[in-house]
Amino acid sequence: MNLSPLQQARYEYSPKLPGMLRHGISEICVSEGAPTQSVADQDKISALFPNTYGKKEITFQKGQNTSAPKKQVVGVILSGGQAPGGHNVVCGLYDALKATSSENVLYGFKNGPSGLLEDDYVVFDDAFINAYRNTGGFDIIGSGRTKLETKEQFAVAAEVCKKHGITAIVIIGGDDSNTNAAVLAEYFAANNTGVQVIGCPKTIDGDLKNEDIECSFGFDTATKTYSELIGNIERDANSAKKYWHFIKVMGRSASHVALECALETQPNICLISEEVAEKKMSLSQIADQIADSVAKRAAKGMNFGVAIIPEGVVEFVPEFSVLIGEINELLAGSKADAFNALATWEEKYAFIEKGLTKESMAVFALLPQTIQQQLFLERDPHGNVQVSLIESEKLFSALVAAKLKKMKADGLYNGKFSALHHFFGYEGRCAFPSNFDADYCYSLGYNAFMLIQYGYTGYLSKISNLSRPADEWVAGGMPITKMMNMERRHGEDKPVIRKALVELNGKPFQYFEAHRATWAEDTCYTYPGAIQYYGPASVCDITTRTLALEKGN
Ligand code: FBP
Repeated sequence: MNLSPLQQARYEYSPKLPGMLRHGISEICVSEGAPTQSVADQDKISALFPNTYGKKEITFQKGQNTSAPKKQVVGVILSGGQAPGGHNVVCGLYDALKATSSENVLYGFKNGPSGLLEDDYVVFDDAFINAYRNTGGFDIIGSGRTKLETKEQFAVAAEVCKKHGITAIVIIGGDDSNTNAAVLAEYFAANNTGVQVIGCPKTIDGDLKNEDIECSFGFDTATKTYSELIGNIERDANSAKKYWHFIKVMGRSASHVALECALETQPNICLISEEVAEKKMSLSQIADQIADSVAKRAAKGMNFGVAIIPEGVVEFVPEFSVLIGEINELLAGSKADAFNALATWEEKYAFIEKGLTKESMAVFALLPQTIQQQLFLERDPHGNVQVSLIESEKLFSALVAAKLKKMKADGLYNGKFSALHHFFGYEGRCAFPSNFDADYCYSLGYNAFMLIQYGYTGYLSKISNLSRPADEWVAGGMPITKMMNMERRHGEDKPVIRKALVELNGKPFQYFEAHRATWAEDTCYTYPGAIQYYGPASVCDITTRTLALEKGN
């Protein structure tokens, strides 16, 4: 195999474990804390999880290992979108499992949860694992978005586990996957299968966090990668002085990625979807805000700038959500065929005009024609508009261009506006994990095995105190049910892990809010540069600004 020098060097990197996990397996003991309760809807959640609800928070510490000796056969699954560090979760799990007993076995189910249902797996050994240490990607076993949620699937999973003598399943995933891990744990416990389930918090979106989980893995590396690129673009903008760059960044719904990139690079504009929703901002108001920055900078002779747009923003614009709802209704069932049979865009436009309310038609009319057409082309399997595919970076630059044209006619603006568009998402999901993610992920995997060894099920592997150096990190576990509440999903009340959106009264947003007016008018760009893997800890081991601000250091 051809290896890049960095890949070769990263194989040799020894991830840092929390101090309490460094003593060797025989010297890790468990300390149980208080019983837990779900964050809300305690009666309903406890009734749905009679076997796994209310369990105690646990922490590991130095002391005699008192876990019962038992051969462990563990299956691991990567679920959902890639996030840097996933390989290290598997490596940490493998190392702890083998350090406990060479008889222990680790299965990797391929291509996500479907691998468990289809009994499609690999069995790891040293040579296999060593080729993936500290590398990005999920290619070690692949990932997938099949949801493990029905009783029928659970029964198949139980059969597969029985066939291989599997004692525990580790699910590495986001809020939905870990919700399903909790439901699977409950099913296994209720049916006395003897199979434990442990989750690990993954997603570059950063929206699986709460008072127990300080951040999901992958967020650190992905945001550092995007911030490097945004910083480079800022420097280019400031050199050429002729373009406004509209940069969409991933984050299916929450704006944590956009906010972190803004804190790292100090762009002229960064939209925060949660604020758009809170203030019920219209598309026109958002465009005004950006046009205002363009005009103020132009008045100072700066016809360039950078605007960060979170991927999910349009869904948070109330009038846009209503429009999407009406379009879904307009094309429901066989009505789509009538629409598709129309030959020209003019005929289609007339059909749309007839079907939408006056208010939604006014919003629709504001959109550039390419976006209007996108709304009718890109449909999901249920026939709904796929909002995530809307090129919002192009939408906002077109709206701003229209505003500026009017401002020019009114004598309020006399600059030049030339826009370029970017979308950063896939570029960051498989980067070599930063030292932080390499260390954090390895610790999550190692710790997941300790939870298995001590007999816990329905727990999320928890590493905390993350804004401090790794030797001060705290390892333990939290019942997943503690993070759950009831939410309406597809017309039904369901127990789910609460998704963490950006808090407008949280310190990261408040810092941004306090500085953004200056950033909008002046050029205050900061250039984070590429992730550094070797060198002083002050450069190589720094975590995100979000975590630092949240933790007050
Ligand atoms: P997860 O929540 O599954 O970790 O995935 C996050 C994400 O990267 C989002 O930021 C993005 O909207 C989505 O996945 C893209 O999904 P896909 O990989 O299926 O295109």
